[in-house]
Amino acid sequence: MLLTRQRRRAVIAGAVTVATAALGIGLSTQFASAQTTLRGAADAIGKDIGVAVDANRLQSNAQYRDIVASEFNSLTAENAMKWDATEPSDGNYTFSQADSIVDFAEDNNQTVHGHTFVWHQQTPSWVQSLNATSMRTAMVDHINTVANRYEGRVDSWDVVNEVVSDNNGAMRDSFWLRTMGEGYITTAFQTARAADPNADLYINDYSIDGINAKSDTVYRIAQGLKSQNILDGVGFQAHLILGQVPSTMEANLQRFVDLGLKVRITELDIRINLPADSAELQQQANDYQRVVEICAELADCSGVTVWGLRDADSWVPGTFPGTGAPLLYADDYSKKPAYTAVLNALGGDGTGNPTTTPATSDPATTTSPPPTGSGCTATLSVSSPWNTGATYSATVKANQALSGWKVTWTWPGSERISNAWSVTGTLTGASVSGANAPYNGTLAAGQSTTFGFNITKADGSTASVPTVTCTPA
Ligand code: G2I
Repeated sequence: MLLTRQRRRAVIAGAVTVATAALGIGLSTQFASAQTTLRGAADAIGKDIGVAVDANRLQSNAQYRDIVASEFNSLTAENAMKWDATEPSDGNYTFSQADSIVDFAEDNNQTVHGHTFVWHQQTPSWVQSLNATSMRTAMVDHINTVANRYEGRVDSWDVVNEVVSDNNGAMRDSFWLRTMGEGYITTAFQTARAADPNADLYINDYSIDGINAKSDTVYRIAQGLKSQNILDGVGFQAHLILGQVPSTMEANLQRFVDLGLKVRITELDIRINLPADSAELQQQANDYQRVVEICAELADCSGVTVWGLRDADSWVPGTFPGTGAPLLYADDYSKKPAYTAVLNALGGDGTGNPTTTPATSDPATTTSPPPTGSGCTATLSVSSPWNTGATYSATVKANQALSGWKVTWTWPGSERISNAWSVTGTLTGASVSGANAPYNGTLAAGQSTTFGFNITKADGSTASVPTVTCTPA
């Protein structure tokens, strides 16, 4: 399974990288292909498009099974790999449902994102009442047993799930924290790393999709785990509300990528107040498109998983009464507008035509001219323009050893930075004066670093690419 996945990514993603580098513009705009399934389109750009599945439905419903096999290249067990399903009593492991999902994935050449080892929910009460020493032993045994069973068959794991609270970024007051202290997170990751050194290890949470106090805490935890080389990625659940894709989502994911981590949208759904009308279904499609585009355009975003196949399968109506219809398929298995939007965002639409709003700037001019300067040089490029805004990426190259850098430029028109990542300074006016972030100022001669930002601009105007002056600081 690992080999299959790596081969797919290496061959196809390589081709895409070369072509986009030549054009200097975003993937999803330029790589519309004749792909007519989510799976075909995601394969073509080297991404996972995943779905959370239920083992019983996979076994009992042929229509469900066929769509899961044909439209998705990655599976997550919605419940079957959680602790209450795999080890309901101490040392008694029950893997039949989890096995059936992994078998299905293997039969259909799909990757598996494992969910989850350590969570405060769906963990049996026998675990919750242990003392610190016994709880640690139970955790280590559980992770070892489950990770070893699926070694080589599960590609990545949500090692810990939802460890941060909704209270201003404080750690979640769970039985794990109360009994074992904050070290329980490190123990979980160390154990998982040793048990399956080839699996990618993720920390996963909800309401961390934008930049906020909770995602700031996850950022700090991720920094610590990454420095010990026991973390590979961050999972953003993205249980979203209609019309509320966070404006800082791309910048947020980028800051984790800048730590050297992968990112992944792990549980995407977008809920609507019921009944959903056609305008709301279209808004939902736009929201889905935006989220999937953010992942498609980030090389280190491993993929997007939707949290269930049909609206009728979703957890949402049970938890948020009066809301629902959050997924890509209606109850009768028909495709919703959101399905087409996701297909478009992945670059496929069956017509071979570009599928996103065409760039308002001329692609030939979306990278700034070769810069001048001695100590460092910096270039901007537009990675994703839309009518009233754009995302830019910037590269700073050191021509000598640097302990800091400054970049300045002036916007010729209405462009103004709305949010930025991996750069500090006075950024929001017509004259931009930026400096390195604390972690990307020290560069050896010849070394490069990146930063990025979003702008707003007058509706329909061009996202221009000014020349940047770079000076050592
Ligand atoms: O709550 C939504 C998700 C938030 N992030 C972590 C995910 O693991 C979580 O998934 C949901 C599942 O979608 C639900 O299906 O987790 C719930 C449990 O907190 C799952 O619900 C449970 C029901 O509460 C149980 O009554 C039921 O026995 O599913 C169980 C298995 O069907």
